[in-house]
Amino acid sequence: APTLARIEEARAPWRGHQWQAAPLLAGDAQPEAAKDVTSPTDQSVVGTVSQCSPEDIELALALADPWDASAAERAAILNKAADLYEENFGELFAILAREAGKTIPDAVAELREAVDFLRYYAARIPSDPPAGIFSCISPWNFPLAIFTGQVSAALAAGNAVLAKPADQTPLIAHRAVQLMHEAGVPRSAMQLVPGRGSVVGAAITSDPRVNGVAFTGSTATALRIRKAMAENLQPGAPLIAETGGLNAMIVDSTALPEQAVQAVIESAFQSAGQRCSALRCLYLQDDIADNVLKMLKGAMDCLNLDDPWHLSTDSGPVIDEGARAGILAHIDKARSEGRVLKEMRAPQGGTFVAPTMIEVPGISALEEEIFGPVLHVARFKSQDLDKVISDINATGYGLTFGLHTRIDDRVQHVCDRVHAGNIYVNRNQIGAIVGSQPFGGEGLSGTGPKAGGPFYLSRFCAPDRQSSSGSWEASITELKAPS
Ligand code: UN1
Repeated sequence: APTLARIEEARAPWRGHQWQAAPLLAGDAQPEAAKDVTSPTDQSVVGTVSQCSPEDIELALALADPWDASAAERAAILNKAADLYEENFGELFAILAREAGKTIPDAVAELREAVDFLRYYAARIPSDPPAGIFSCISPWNFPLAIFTGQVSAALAAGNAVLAKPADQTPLIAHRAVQLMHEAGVPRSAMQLVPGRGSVVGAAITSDPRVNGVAFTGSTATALRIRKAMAENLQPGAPLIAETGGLNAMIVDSTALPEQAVQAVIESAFQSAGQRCSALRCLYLQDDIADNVLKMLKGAMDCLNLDDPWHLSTDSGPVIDEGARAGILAHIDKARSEGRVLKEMRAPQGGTFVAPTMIEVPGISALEEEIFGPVLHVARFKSQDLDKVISDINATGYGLTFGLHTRIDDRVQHVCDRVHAGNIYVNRNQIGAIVGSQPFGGEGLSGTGPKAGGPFYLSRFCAPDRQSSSGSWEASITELKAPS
């Protein structure tokens, strides 16, 4: 990783730059009029985006052509794209900070993950034929890493990709696709189709020429896509969906408090809580709860909310005004019920939400995923541990889960029972690493197979070759606490 001084130097020229995003098609696009893309930090204009017209989508579908290159060529080009991402890190960090509100540590991790996806899939080019045309629909919270992860998997398998970036983050996607083209991915195999979900998203998930869809975003949208695919696409067309979570962590009275507190702060508040992996509901065993809560409040006071451009910033804004309004409505309701345990002040100007801690009787009190820096805390008694586990499973989600304990038998007992794709013991529960920690959920949290894991690429191949076995064992990542 580059040093902070190198990062500052490489990023500085891009401070006031304005980027332009537009459809990148295999033919001449005739997009809609450009509109501004603004920064969540201060509402300044970061650039413009021209979205696809219906004619552009038709053109993209007509010109999409599976990537006709040998496995070795595909691998070399994906690795070259990874090199170009690394060489252009200053510009990419600047776009991530200004368009998506990413702090420097977040941007470093995001670029690392994107590069890892490119190199991981390049090293595993499948020998099976591609599905054909693959639509990739990615979220704003990892606008480079998840965008690149979906697209590089579909390309590694030899598909023609139509990639729709999130409405809020077209600029980073546009730059990423330019770098892929520069690396040698043909335009007919890699087209960028920016636009609204209701127009572009709907079109590229319901056109019968499409052979598969990769989607990361809300569970509700995934269900809509599944319905559209069932009605319009061939029966075997795969949907690879990675969706929401109501992620819990259990901290028992044998846990190391300092370790647990650091893990909670990172899991709940890093990236302003805008990760599907983020901790939403913390269960504290009753005899240590007061002590841990006191430490958590102190740690929250140390969090620095500010412009993500600054090195000293721990957490930036949430993505936009709509997101902020939804999170604040949730906090207001908790406040009116006297359940807010800790609030802070948010900076003025951008769409900041201060980290907030709310008391709940248990996870079943959470009706939906609150996608922001809001931590819910419940207390439990030792004899109720199995009830806590069944309440966590009863949410129907199953993405990440955290456990802090120094009782080895309990690790086994809890991990055997909790339904979650990624289980983390005695550490934070965010930041899965491509290859060593394949990421994905079960139940309402996604279809599998896990991204960055050995079974992912087969789903991008022609349906009769896909293997469906073995993709669902939980990955357990344990960090042994010093005794
Ligand atoms: C998401 O937030 O949409 O492990 C998924 C992590 C990330 C989560 C990405 N891979 O924190």
